Amino acid sequence: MMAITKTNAQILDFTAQLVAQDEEFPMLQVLNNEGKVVDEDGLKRSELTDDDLVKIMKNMVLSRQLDIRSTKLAKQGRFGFFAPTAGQEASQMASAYAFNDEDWIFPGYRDIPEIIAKGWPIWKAILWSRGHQLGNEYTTEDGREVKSWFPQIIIGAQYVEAAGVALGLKKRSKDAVVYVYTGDGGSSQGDFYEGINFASAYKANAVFFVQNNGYAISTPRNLQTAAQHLAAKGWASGIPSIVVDGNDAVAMYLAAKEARAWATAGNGPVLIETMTNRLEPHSTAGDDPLRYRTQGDIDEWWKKEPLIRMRIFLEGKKLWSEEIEAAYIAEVDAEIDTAITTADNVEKQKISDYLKHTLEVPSQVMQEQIAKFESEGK
Ligand SMILES: Cc1ncc(C[n+]2csc(CCOP(=O)(O)OP(=O)(O)O)c2C)c(N)n1
Repeated sequence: MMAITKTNAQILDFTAQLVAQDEEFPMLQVLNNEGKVVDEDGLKRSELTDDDLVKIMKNMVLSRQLDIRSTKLAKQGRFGFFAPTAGQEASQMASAYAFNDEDWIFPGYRDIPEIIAKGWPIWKAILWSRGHQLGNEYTTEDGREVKSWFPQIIIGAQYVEAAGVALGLKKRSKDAVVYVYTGDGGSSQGDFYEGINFASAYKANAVFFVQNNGYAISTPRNLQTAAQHLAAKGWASGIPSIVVDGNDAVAMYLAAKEARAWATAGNGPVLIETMTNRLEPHSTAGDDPLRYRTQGDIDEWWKKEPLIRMRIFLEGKKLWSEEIEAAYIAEVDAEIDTAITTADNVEKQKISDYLKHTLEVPSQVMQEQIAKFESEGK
């Protein structure tokens, strides 16, 4: 290793250290905002075939459609909790594409589309949004396990849970990783720091994503942490950490693929900060973004949203067109309609069902409550 020589005066130059930190994390980008390849080598290195590129685009369109329909259904009271995803499709769907069925996803509440991409039926996601216990059944339509933890509502808690599972995978010599998503706000939580520190100390099989979408509800990213780059938080734990253009699907895939390879080779975790933006309210439960950001800012980010550049790139390669997109949206819409009907037809959850699923072994008081509610048919 090369020795870093600094004078004592340089070591004590705190201002210089702040400047150095700011310059430390160049952003990985392969497709620019105009859909042009700015890194041919990166594209080659991604090994994405035409088929893969179309699949990633389809997954992003699926996510956008889910977002549009879920928001409308939530307004009609037909959905439960929903955290909009528009703007984060590359950060979520292109990264998730780099993982396989044996990898475990640890999602936050905004990461429902990635679980669906893993084979979780949409109707179960709808039940999850309504708080129905069947919404926490992670299986495909034909009964195969979907290796997903439940979407975590406690900010950052999935990082600790994921660290444990990542260590388990390592101890069992599995060719698999956990991939974990949180937000910029999540990276300020204690659980976040504990999780990355533990996973790093044990060189566990984990890929950590921090989706820097600009806001933690109404708190802008620069007010909730003084870190100049959230990726720097990984460095403190000894984890290779990078910043990626979160609106660039190819860069997101490339970063995730290389991080997965690094982690499965026994090197320990990688942390990826994705630079993106939440274009819609925090959730459909009444948040008004115009109370904490301007319409102009939102409009600017809409011009940089990830579907635009992927669409231009794929159209240039004759892999995508308006017609293909319209036909696929119709397909997805039909799938969502069926999913709503299926979810509506599932028997309503009783209070006793809810209590039965709260603890593996219900406490004495809970057992009495279950018996009471059951006797009342509730
Ligand atoms: C431990 C904890 N504290 C506070 C909350 C309330 N809360 C819900 S969402 C949220 C903001 C999280 O922001 P971020 O991690 O940036 O993710 P984003 O919602 O932007 O995807 C907060 C503070 C919570 N759910 N859990």
